[in-house]
Amino acid sequence: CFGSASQIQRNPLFASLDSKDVSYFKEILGDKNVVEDEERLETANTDWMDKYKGSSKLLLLPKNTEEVSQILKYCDSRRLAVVPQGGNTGLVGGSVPVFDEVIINVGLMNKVLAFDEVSGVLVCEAGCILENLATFLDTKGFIMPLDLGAKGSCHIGGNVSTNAGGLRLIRYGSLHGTVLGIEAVTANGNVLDMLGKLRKDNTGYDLKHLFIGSEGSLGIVTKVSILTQPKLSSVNLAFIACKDYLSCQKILVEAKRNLGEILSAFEFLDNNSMDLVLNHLDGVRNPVSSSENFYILIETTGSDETSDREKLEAFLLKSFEKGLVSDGVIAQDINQASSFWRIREGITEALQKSGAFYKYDLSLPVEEIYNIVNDLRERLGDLGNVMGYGHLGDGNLHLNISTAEYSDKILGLIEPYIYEWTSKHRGSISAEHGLGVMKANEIFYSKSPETVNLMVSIKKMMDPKGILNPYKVLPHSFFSP
Ligand code: FAD
Ligand code: 2HG
Ligand code: ZN
Repeated sequence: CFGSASQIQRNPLFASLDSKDVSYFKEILGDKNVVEDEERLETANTDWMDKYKGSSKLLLLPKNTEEVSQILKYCDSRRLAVVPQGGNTGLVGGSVPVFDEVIINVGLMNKVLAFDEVSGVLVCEAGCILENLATFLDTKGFIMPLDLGAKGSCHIGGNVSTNAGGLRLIRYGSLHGTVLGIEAVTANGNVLDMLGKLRKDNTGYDLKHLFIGSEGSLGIVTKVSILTQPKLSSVNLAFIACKDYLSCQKILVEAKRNLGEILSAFEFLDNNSMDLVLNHLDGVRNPVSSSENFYILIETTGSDETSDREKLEAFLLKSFEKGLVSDGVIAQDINQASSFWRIREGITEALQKSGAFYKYDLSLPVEEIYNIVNDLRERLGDLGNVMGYGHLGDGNLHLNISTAEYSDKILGLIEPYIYEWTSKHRGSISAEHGLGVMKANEIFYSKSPETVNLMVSIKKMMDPKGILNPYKVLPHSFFSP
């Protein structure tokens, strides 16, 4: 395991898997959905970044909610720890075992169950891949309210469990607003049917929210009901270059005011991120003629092709005249738009190809966002290439440091510095990726002790034996014997 996660001790109260357990799982799931094959386990034990590695000996592939329920009921009675896994694209080591936890992947539960063309409400199983849902909706003239670079692999159940943000949050809001209902199975195998399809329902506590963003620590999400949006006819994307961060900030303020109802994405990257992508991804080129310090992608989505386009063009011209923009181009067709998005969405992949990297995901007041990048650059000097990019419109910075190799010295310079900096500015140390195993012990930088205590009480009440995704989300000291 990577960083502080390497110091965690296995909780001795958990049982170890034996042959009787495997036989039981084969009885309920059938032989082929109880995976002991070493190669498949190697993949399931390893996270997307290749930083976190477990040693699970078993991967279970349930086909329906009833099977998930039977698995959990059994694991709870035996005190066998489990890790719920979706597309395994998480970036905080939450989706892989820390030790020998049984991996439960709901990827076979991938059916669309219902779609209402009047309300736009989609009901599906948790193992549906986000991109497949988008493709299905496209045939109906709708779009998902979320979009992210991992769409080809991540599951909607994983998205809900991490409360994934992504590229459209500025327009459609977070999953706490768009997810209308879920079905989840708790540690003891109880099935909670909260699969509502209503936008308004104030009958008591809205418990689905406990599962949105709790990273598999309170239950396994098996079904999701989500509000989708009509696909509008005019989508425009501008790629612009700016000299300094203050200009980026001003453009954001102006874009909200002038493009308001059609603004659908506002993303930024700095020059170091751009260089990384140009150096590591094939077929990518800078859309603007000269290299600049910052780049912004502004997407608009509306229903009037002529006026939407004119609006965006007028906005860019005005920003140019005010000296906020030094260069810019509007995509002429869908292929060019994809090539612009490839730059922004490709940074994570380019980092992966560049060697060692340290990844942070911060919420900060927009005016502070780039100060931490500059401060860290000064602190690290030649030791690392510090990159800033992210969902500027949502106040979410992705701060990544690429280095020649992993070292305790570099980690010691980065942490807790970044967490303290963020806490001092009342930011969040996890804007959208979650805490996983990487930041479970750092939760106090963003949450008060009283709040964490209540979270621990909820966890202990819902999962008294602590079998669901142990060592993740909350400090493990609360759960070790
Ligand atoms: P996994 O990685 O498998 O699991 C993530 C967490 O959810 C784990 O804690 C796991 O235990 C839990 N979990 C998974 N499925 C279930 C379930 N059915 N029930 C209960 N718990 C479950 N994230 C963003 O927020 N915004 C982005 O823009 C974004 N872009 C990304 C781009 C790339 C290239 C990559 C690799 C990742 C990106 N991510 C982003 C992070 C990641 O893709 C998201 O967190 C995603 O929502 C995870 O979904 P998944 O199915 O892969 O879940
Ligand atoms: C994104 O917005 C993802 O591209 C990944 O959240 C961020 O790689 C990262 O740090
Ligand atoms: Zn992101």
